[in-house]
Amino acid sequence: MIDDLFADSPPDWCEVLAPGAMVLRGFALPRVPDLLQAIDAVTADAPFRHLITPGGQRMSVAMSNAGALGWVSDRRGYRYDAIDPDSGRRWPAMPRAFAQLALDAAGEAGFDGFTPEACLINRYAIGARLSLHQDKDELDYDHPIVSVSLGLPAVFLFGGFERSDKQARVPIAHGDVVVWGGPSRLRYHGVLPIKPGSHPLLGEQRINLTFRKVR
Ligand code: MD6
Ligand code: FE
Repeated sequence: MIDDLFADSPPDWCEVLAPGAMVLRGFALPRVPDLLQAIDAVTADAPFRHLITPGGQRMSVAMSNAGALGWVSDRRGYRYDAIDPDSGRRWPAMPRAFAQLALDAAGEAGFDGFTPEACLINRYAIGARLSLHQDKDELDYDHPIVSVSLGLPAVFLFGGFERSDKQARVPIAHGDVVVWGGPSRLRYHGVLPIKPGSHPLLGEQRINLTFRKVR
């Protein structure tokens, strides 16, 4: 009976940011060894690189991808492509540990059956940042985004639907997973410059995995 009273309240490790957006604190921690092994395998095949924005700026975040589609940027624009422009080959397949984590985290947040075809892997050195943006290069916004953080902590900027809306500053730690969908899918967001430090497992970097269903 008591359980029924609380059936709709999230567990205390789930922090709701807005309707459809939440942080699952430490959700990825038990899977970190498998994730790191998979990241090494993917980035041996498709090394991290600094993409150029359509405006001609070199991004401070280095990127790679796994899955049937990868997110890329160059002078022509932002898009998803099955081919890694650096190698001319397909992106490495989505590792099983990635797919399972994305499915489980989305399910925990109330989005069942999340089967992303793209995982963008972001590597932040100290000082790297991601300026305020919306994720809107996907064809439909019915699916959530699942974002996994590893290594150095970060401050996630969580805004509204206009670039100028006030942003919340959300501290994000190693192992945290942000799930972001439904009415929050198009909120502006970004990452403040990573502060100097060294993480016991990852050293002087933050790695973020962002899973998306594109088509
Ligand atoms: C990052 N994340 O955390 C970059 N986008 O390194 C994102 O841009 C992002 O974390 C949409 C939803 C969640 C995210
Ligand atoms: Fe984003």
